[in-house]
Amino acid sequence: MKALIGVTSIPRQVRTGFEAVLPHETIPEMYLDLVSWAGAIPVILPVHADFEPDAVERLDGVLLTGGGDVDPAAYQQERAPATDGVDRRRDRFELDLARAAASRDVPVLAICRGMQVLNVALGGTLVQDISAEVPGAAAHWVPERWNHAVHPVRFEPGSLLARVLGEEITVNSLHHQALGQLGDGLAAAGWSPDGLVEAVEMPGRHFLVGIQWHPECLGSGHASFRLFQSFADAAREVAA
Ligand SMILES: [Mn+2]
Repeated sequence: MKALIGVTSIPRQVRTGFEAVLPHETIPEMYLDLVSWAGAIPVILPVHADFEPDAVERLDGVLLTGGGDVDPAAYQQERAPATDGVDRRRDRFELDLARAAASRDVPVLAICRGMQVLNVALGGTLVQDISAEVPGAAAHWVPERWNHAVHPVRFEPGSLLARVLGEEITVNSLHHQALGQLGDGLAAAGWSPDGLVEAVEMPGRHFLVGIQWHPECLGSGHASFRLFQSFADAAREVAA
């Protein structure tokens, strides 16, 4: 049987056919395509729904998607001027979801904001703005090259990420925040040349992986599609 993978939605204001602007739960089809191409069935998880931790066990995997910044209050920091796009309702849903999935060993793939949510959910912190807080860091907010590889990521030998992706790949970069202190149980598994953590995993879990880049923008031809395949394989094992 194919695995069911929950994909968290992105709340937005959308103009309807009758010209009213109303809140919608949206999801770029690219995420759904990669889940489907990897052999699993994506189901969209609306983030404004009431959350029940045990319901996570009815999913075989959880994909935490990209988006705006996590409220710094969630990691006990004052909000820096560059912190943008905070949605506390989405934060609450995804932080609860990440904790529930991690504690039950439901496979998780966490992308960009998703990795930051995962880290905060497990007690970690974030760098609120790379250019303000990390002198000498490379450009990591490169939206004009959203579907191109712009910097390398080197993986920790022996890590799950290295087993799936090899020693090094080049990735796109659409983030202005980064991981600070790592959350409980997370291990850094990939770095950009300037030393920022671009990938984490939790040893001892089926598949609990966070990555800072956006594989869904790079399509099935990019190396990181293999990560979706490993994720779907792990979810299928849970489903069986
Ligand atoms: Mn980057």
